[in-house]
Amino acid sequence: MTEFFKGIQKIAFEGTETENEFAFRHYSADEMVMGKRMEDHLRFAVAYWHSFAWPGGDPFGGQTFQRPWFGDTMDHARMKADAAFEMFDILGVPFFCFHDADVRPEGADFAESARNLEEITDYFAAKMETSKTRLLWGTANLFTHRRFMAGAATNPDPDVFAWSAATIKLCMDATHKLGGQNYVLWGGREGYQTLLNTDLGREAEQAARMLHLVVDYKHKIGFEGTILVEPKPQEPSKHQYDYDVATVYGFLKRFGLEDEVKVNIEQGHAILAGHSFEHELALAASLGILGSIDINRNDYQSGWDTDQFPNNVPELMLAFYEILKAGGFSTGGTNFDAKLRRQSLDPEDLILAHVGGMDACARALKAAAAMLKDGKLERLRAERYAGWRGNRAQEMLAGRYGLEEIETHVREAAINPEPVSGRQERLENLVNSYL
Ligand code: XUL
Ligand code: CO
Repeated sequence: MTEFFKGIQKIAFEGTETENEFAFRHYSADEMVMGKRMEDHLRFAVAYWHSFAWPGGDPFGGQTFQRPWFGDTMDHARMKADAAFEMFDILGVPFFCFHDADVRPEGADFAESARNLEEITDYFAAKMETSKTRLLWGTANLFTHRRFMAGAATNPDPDVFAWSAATIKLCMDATHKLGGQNYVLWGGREGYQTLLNTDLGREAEQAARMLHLVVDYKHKIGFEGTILVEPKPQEPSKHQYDYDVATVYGFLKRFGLEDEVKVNIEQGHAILAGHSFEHELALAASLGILGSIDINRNDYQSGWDTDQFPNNVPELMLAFYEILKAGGFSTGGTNFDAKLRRQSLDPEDLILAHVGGMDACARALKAAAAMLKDGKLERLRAERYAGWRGNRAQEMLAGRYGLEEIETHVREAAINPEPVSGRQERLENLVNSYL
């Protein structure tokens, strides 16, 4: 055991009656929900960057956390990995996720950064021989270093495009080596600060070229995981091209990538885009591109990406309902892309944040499963569209009639539709009855 987590035992399921803060009340990995273990439904992942690399800064102040592994040597990187894998074990999480920049020090040049990444991911591989925690996804940090300030794939400088492509290759290699189940691309700098200096038509072509390179390389190396794009409308850029699920789908369709790439949907990003999380999930499911989720929530008042641990069970239930309805995750999972508040300094805070988040999701999953199994909501939803089951309606939908024939029918059958109730409050009451 490291000094950092000294004294913290492995978290066990103790049920709702327990008074032990360091226990799960709802998350019980082996409990069966709709024929599947809870762990296999939720597929929780710890995010390396927020939990182990983020120093606690905000726009008005710097570091608040003092972790013994903060530093830029490989010894620090190994100490950080020791703490990370220890926390994975304490929590019993099946997965983790990382960016290259979270896990290795930046080298003096590309080759040194590459060596550092190779070395630390070999260290991970050795740890994974005894740890049960697997890699949900890897990704490249193409947004923090100043070289990326004007974008990675969409940079006006082709050398930055090349650097970014080469970095993605290294991160895909590392992800593949560690048996990662997905590879994520989040383009925080793929957008613009001002349209005055930006050719957005050209930048879309560049972004598409990069994504094609990624897909080609995936097939070349035999990586069987899913390539995921993570939408976000803005922050850090004023405008980001991967605005939301609908925008990403349009982009994938335009460049012929819709069968190769899915989305990693983050609750906080959905909120920033002016959507609910469940909207983004339902839309992605309907388009066949629902891949994975980042479960961190935003503060509804702040208007920026606060990356808080999930704790709103009624909201989470609607999200997991969409996921269950879509058939659940295949390679995807539930990543805590969440950070502590910067005053939450203690190792216990880090553990309890995850315990609370896992419990909130487990409660939500159980409620969502009960609602799906019961089927009342789906019956009421289906009833609303019942008229479309008729022959004429089916033919109209299939395009059998033009506007003239439809007009003739409306006149001849003397159609005069009566509005019917949308029953919203009744449905909201129904949803609450499962909580
Ligand atoms: C940023 C964000 C990223 C991605 C991975 O808002 O969500 O952490 O999840 O790069
Ligand atoms: Co995210």
